[in-house]
Amino acid sequence: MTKPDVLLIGDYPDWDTEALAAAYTVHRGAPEALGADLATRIRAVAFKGHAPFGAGQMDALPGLGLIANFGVGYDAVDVEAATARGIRVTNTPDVLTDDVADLAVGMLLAATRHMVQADAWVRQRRWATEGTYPLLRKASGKRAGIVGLGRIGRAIADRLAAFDMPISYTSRAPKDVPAGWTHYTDPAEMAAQVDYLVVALAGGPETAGLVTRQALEALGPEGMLVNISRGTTVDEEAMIALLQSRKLGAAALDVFLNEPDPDPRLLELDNVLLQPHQASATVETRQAMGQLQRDNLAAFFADRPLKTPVN
Ligand code: 8YV
Repeated sequence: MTKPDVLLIGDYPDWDTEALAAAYTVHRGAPEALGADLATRIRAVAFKGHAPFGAGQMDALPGLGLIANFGVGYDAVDVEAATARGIRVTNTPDVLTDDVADLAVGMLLAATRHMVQADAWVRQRRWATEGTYPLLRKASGKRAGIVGLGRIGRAIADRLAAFDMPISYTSRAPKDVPAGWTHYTDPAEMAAQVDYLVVALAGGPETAGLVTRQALEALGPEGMLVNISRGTTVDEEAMIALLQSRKLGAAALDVFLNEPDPDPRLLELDNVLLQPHQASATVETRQAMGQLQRDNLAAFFADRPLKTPVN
């Protein structure tokens, strides 16, 4: 039996490319550059990365029925355009929740306790020559505000609750949460009441700029922003200006507007902790994400219900 033709978009490790090639005839290249013959045969795209995939790409693949996104966030894919063309979209939720929440908490603690700077203090022998590192502020017991209490936001909140942090969260409507958690609809209103603002929103136009200048100002000189969602969710220009002037105390960032080359002004700031969009980047989780992407492809080609549909 001939294997179905699948277009791979993005960088995959060998374990994914080998598993995909075992089940499908895999192709590479921009949809518009495949040539009419091949373009017509492609029925599914295994999509990875953050480069936009919109109507133009979809129309270049007239036989396309599925875009299987590698990642929980599918903001790079124009889902509305896909739905209008009868193209299904899937993502990879749940399997990465622990890792993303772990990194958010790790970043929060590392930035609060200056773990990167203190590591340099030891390496540069400043401990030996100048003495102990300056005293910092405590993390446990501080007030945490989670912007977006989806699966990942909830996992972050549960972890921070174990640090005795009172939990606030934003969502359109109150959620089923432990007693004592405080619900807000407006991130800026919540920001005025917390020490840590942790952004766990989905990306896309609906959440663009939801963390406004006003919210960052309300968080204030003692406050810290943690972002593991998408760069688009925060007013990055305002964030940089406020960090520069110390009107915002600190930021711990895994995501940026310009990836993989964030705004150079961020690289100059000592009140910022930077990570290379790596919240889901463990071997276990990336293997599970690849497996879920392939499970969705297999379901599609077998005409079974998709495992994790988006539309
Ligand atoms: C990406 C992510 O999938 O899941 C998401 O939404 O942002 C990441 O896990 C990863 O960077 C591969 O593109």
